[in-house]
Amino acid sequence: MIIAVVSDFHFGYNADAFPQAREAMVDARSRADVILAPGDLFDVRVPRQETLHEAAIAFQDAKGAGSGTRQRILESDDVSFERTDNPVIAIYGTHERRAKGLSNVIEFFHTAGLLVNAHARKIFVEKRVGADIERVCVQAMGGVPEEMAAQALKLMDFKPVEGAFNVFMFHQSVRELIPQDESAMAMADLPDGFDLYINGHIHWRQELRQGGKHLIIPGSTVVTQMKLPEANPKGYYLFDTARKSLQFVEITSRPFFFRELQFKDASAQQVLSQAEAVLAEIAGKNNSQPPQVKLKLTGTLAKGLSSQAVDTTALEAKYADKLKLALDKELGSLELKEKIEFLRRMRTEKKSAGEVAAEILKHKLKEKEITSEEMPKAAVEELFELLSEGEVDAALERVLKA
Ligand SMILES: [Mn+2]
Repeated sequence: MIIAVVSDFHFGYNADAFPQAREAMVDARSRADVILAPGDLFDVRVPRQETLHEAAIAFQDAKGAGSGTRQRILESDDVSFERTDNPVIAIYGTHERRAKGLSNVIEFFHTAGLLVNAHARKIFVEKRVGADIERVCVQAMGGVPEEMAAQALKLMDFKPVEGAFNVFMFHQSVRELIPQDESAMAMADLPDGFDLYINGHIHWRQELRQGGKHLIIPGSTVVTQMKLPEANPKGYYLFDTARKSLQFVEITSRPFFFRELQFKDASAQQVLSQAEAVLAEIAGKNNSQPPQVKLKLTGTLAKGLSSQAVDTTALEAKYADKLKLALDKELGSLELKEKIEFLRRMRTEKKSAGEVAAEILKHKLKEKEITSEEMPKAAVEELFELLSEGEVDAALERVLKA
């Protein structure tokens, strides 16, 4: 059987998310017997109705992969049902996860019949080949907070089944791939004995073989993190269970360029003219559509110059039609830089002030080698009180002083 793995659509993130995810799924539908989607299909926990509608169109168009293939969905050991329209088999990631008792968007699409939510279910994908039936069994765990992943996997006690090609799907950071994420689970924490492990979460494609486990991550179908590795082509994976071969299929996506310029004691004019040269070079390429550009300006300015002296307004206006430009000026004072970063992340990651502040606080404490247990309880409570009252600025002051 041919398994397609398409991930991290981030529906609702921007105008590229829907067409790029749809293209990936529709293309996969024509080449594969089943489509698996390991999480972060939506960008926020409670998407707008326009986003839900677009997603419904894409999931509807993605149905019907693999002719003569059917899905048998085991709700429990004795409750199962069958589907012959072969919808995408998905899980929720970190972006869709909600507290217990609240409705989850992936389960909503499962109930509506547009997806199969594989979390804590067993899905058999069966295909008749001559007199035989080929069988793929998909088991999965939806995204959990990183520090809980290893424990959750242990508790759920996943086991491969006999007579099938066994796939395990999840949505977590993996320590071997993201070493700086110390709370991440390791390859050894994954349940043993599956033929293929499929992960989302990381936005650029990866393949890893370790301890007898074969892990593949297709990356996102849209650029959301504006980091250097996201400049790699976007697409999805096809895995052939008979040949054990893996192929990456590129999709049409908005080009993305990441550039960083470093300055030392520069004048405003030097910064602006070098920035302009970079933008002119990118705009001069034969781009299929206006590229997304992340331009980082870092380093120091000549004495007495503040970052406000570097006025990029005219430059941004000049390239507004040709480029989707995100300019990062990190030439200012440290505290201001952190404030801007905080606001940017609140906006782009659609996180609440509380979530971002909690992350920064954790980071700051770690820098000072203080564990959160050692942090005076009163200080933490005061911080959350401020945040709950919407006093973001006051809370930020506290976090930056911590
Ligand atoms: Mn993601």
